[in-house]
Amino acid sequence: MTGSVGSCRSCRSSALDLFLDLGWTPLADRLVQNPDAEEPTFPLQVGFCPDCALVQILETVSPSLLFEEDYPYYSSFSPALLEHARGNVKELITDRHLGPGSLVIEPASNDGYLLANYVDAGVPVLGIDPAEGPAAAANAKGVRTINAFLTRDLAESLRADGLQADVIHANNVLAHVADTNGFVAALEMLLAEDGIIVVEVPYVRELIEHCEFDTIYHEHLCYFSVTSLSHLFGRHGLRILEIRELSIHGGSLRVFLGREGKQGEQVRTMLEAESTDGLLDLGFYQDFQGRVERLREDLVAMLSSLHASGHSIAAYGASAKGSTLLNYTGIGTELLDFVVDRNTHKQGKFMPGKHLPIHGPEHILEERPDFLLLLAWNFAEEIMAQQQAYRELGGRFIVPVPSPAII
Ligand code: DWN
Repeated sequence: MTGSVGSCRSCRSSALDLFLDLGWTPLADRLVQNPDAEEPTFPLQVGFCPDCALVQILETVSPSLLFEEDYPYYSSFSPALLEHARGNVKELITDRHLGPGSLVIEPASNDGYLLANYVDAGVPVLGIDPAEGPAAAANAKGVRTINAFLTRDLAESLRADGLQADVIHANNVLAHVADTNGFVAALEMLLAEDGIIVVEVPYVRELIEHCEFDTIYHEHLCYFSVTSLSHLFGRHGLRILEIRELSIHGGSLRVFLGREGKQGEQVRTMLEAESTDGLLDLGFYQDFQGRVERLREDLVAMLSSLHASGHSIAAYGASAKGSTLLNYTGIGTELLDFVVDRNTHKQGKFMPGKHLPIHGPEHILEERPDFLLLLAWNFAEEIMAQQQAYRELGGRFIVPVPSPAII
């Protein structure tokens, strides 16, 4: 299923307002094995729904093309993400009194990075993930995982087998599904009567306010506000009970949902603030294209000047956001020598579009570039701490968003 949506992915309104066009780009996570091979590109345009406030891309790329074979993203390569998941699980085991008689289900469970914490605590789990590699890695570490997309049909089949989850985690997946309503309906079907769903999504307010345009790519179909989440979940009998703002992935929301229950004050406060601050109106998004274009000009100017002065520059993090940034700005091998990444599944391949070669982090001290463009800026603290030796040798990092800065 590939093609342009004619209506809102959540409420089906036909009044989508286009406010950002990043051009035609290759698929951010389809790393290149053969740099001479032809790469498909797709339009990357973003619209706003005035009826439910959902920000969304207008193109839907086939999920099997995005996530099935060779999907290179393994969550366990990010220690910060592992710690983030560990804390989340620990709190839920305590708060929800989970034990051997409970069941935790996670769609998009990747390599079992989160569910493994429940397995260690003796709580039964079921992971569901369409990516063959990560699903196999999860099963290999003892995290029971079905290699599939979570659909209404799969939910009905699991429910018919008697599966009802006390906790459902849905981290960084709600934005990724082509059938947004079908996915939420599947979550509701799998939830036990008094169960809770914990959803994590990047917060569109952070994206706009901090110019995080590089987090826009074809895997991410939707960019949520509390308001748009409330419309979407309410349509399926789910209530937002609590919300937490997190720093992970450039600013995310952790949303706690149930069939009923008291809605926390924080939810009402955030809904009111979104209305007051304009997130429900096109005006909040209309200057974003101009801001992104200025960031592109400033970043290209900074790298070009450094390069013209004889400085060598490489990049850190073969991330999906890095693909968007490089392809939108046009920055390639004329300015950057290589990219490094800890994920061994990415090493030896090339970045989509610009075909920058991807090496392991050890390549930094082997080549000692003067600067490293931080394409995984959302893990800046952790990465810079790891690269202390490089920094002690005078190496400097360039953080591209919210505006290019040398640190
Ligand atoms: O939604 C998604 C987000 C959550 O993660 C997925 N669709 C795809 C992915 O997007 P991304 O690739 O932009 O995310 P990351 O997690 O910011 O990518 C970080 C990259 O940096 C990974 O390839 C791992 C790598 N890394 C590293 O090399 N050394 C990460 C850390 C923390 C490190 O120390």
